[in-house]
Amino acid sequence: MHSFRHDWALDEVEALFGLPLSELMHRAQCVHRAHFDPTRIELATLLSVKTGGCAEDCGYCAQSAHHRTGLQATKLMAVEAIVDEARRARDAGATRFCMGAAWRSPKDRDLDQMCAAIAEVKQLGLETCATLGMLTADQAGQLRAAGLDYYNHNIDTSPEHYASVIGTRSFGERLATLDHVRNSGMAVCCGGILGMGERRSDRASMLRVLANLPAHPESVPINMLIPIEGTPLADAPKLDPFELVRTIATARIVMPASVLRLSAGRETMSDELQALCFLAGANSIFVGARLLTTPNPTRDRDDDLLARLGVQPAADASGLRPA
Ligand code: SAM
Ligand code: DTB
Ligand code: SF4
Repeated sequence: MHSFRHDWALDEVEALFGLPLSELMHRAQCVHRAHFDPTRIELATLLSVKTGGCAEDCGYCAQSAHHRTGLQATKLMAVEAIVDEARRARDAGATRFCMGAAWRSPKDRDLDQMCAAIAEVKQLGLETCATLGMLTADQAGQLRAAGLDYYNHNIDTSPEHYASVIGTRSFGERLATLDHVRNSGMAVCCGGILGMGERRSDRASMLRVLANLPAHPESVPINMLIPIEGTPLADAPKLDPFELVRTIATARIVMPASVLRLSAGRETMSDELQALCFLAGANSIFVGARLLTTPNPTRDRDDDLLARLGVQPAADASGLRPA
């Protein structure tokens, strides 16, 4: 067992952010190599099993019923349809299959259906992940018993910036769900979004909350805001791409053994920016033409990029560790 720090002060995290980029990258790479094979990357696939019509008002989200985004809402997919998609993802080389639903929290009947789908996806030999909104301790236990490996629930931003993005669910409620997930024995996938008009101190504060959790999340998705027409954040000022690189490098230093996923926003990133993110310590991506409601790079583009960088997909999360 590693004894990682869980007592970061905000000014310490801010000091990392403020290092000359060469220094920050060097430190991040040293930490990365101590815990991971830097030539390996995890490939995950995402499926929206229930899209749109969500009761929450998250200011970035295409799926909130509070915003007019023109998105067509759907019902929860049938188990067999979910499993078919998972099989396709597995055959295309994905090792983790993440199922997302636009719910504030799952209803009993929906949770039963998700548990049935999770059990079958697991049977295919895939690592399973789901993101279904807030959970009670009991619901987390049911998902765990069905074979769910990871639960994704993001803090999204700093506690200080949070209320200017989301009004219908508090930061504390997010932490309570994370607690239930952790206590159930599932692995935690938790990160946030950059480019929502936050300051650098907010990015540092968000990473500090994640690093100071009782245990570091096993997976940390770092999303770049995908601006969605009709949402309050449609016209958010563009973030300097180097801030994304600094955020990943700082996350790598404060959460040395967590898998960092360069999640939303890759579609509009250059190959060079993505490469810098991998050099800073990102070691997971979503592959496949769609995220939940928005486009992702095509598989051909990703395969080409990874080949040019000499990066190999890992067979599973343990395949990311140094030989
Ligand atoms: N409804 C569930 C929930 O919010 O807990 C699960 C799905 S939700 C879409 C999963 C995560 O995707 C959000 O927490 C957010 O971090 C990210 N996300 C959603 N819309 C995004 C956007 N437009 N740009 C970047 N990230 C986004
Ligand atoms: C996460 O942090 N990013 C993924 C996953 N968890 C579920 C979702 C990204 C969504 C991007 C916007 C969309 O496609 O609607
Ligand atoms: Fe609903 Fe999740 Fe979108 Fe928030 S991020 S509106 S909870 S689907």
